[in-house]
Amino acid sequence: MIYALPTLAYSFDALEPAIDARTMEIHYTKHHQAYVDNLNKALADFPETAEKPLPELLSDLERVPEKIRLAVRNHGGGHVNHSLFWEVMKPGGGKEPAGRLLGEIEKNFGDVLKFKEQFGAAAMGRFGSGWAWLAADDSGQLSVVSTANQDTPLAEGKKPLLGLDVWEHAYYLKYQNRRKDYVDAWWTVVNWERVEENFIEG
Ligand code: MN3
Repeated sequence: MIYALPTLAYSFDALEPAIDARTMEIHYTKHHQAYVDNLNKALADFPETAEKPLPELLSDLERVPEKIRLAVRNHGGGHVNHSLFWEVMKPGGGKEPAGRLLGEIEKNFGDVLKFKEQFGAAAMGRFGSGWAWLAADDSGQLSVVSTANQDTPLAEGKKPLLGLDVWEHAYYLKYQNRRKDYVDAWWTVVNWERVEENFIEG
């Protein structure tokens, strides 16, 4: 398996003003591309590992050959995390969760506002680089999770439904140190339909 950048469903400037075009372009063409390239490089001499689906490798890193374990964790994680990130955003997104997903959010968090507060706290509380997530376990129970660097909820046996990149490269050009402004603005571009699909597909 040779990995490649996924096609973006929108242009670099489509998420303005929440995410500026320059940040999108660098994030996608440089940062994400580097994860893809480094992942391919790591897997090149390990064809048996390369055959396995990436989520499977990230769910059970102990089974990845030690020589490339860290590279798969960082660059493989970077690839799946960013691939999800682009998909859970869309221009003119930012409506509210609906349908089954709304019901589950209310069941697990009380209401959408309380969920957003908890998610925002995870995004703000991640020291240094990492992600905030809405994730589901095997039984469909939702939780807010935060991971460091490019670690993924898959490593804890949870499926990521919605993810927010809080590495400085995701927001620094526009927001500098104001991570909270970035997090608050990001809700306006969340593609809730896709998040619900991620949940229903289990
Ligand atoms: Mn990133």
